Amino acid sequence: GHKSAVLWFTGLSGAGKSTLANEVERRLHERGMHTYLLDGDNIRHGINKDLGFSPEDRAENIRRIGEVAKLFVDAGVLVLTAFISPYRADRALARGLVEDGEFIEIYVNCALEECEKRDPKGLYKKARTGEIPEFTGISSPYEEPEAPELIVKTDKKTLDESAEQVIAFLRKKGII
Ligand code: GGZ
Repeated sequence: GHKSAVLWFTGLSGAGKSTLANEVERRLHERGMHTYLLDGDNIRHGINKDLGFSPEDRAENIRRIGEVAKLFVDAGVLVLTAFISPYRADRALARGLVEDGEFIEIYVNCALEECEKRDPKGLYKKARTGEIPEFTGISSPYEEPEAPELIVKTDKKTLDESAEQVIAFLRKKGII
């Protein structure tokens, strides 16, 4: 068995949160663990489709995600979340919903220059021209985590190394 917990991935658009969370989830499945991944596809297109990207909407986005993550923890699931979650106060609220030690904040750290270079969906380009307003890192803030459980530097590591760093941490903490 394993302990249920929240693996909260935070970082800029294009930093690799979803990619890393998906790879970590794949490795957890190999170990027979019961997981669930919350991301834009199942949250922003569903329960949160009424929300945009103003500071207020982002706060509400993260609040609801924190509450949903708590429900999964109650159900004994290891939940992974992959959202920018740019505000410290919102992440702190999500942390406060679960027991001490159950919230693992993982800062998916990648230089803005590198995220902008990757620009897989062309969003940074649109942010620079102003076509997309309030874009994180360009025209909207990202507040770096001050005391995350883990920092993964995706601009300095391979996906394999990054995923292994997360798995090793979970092993060390006795979560898996
Ligand atoms: C940031 C935006 C924006 C703005 C649309 N700012 O790289 P993506 O495309 O696939 O992921 C980003 C996603 C961010 O949604 P989150 O729910 O993670 O954000 S937050 O936690 O701040 O509420 C990006 C896309 O949505 N996107 N407009 N203005 N990202």
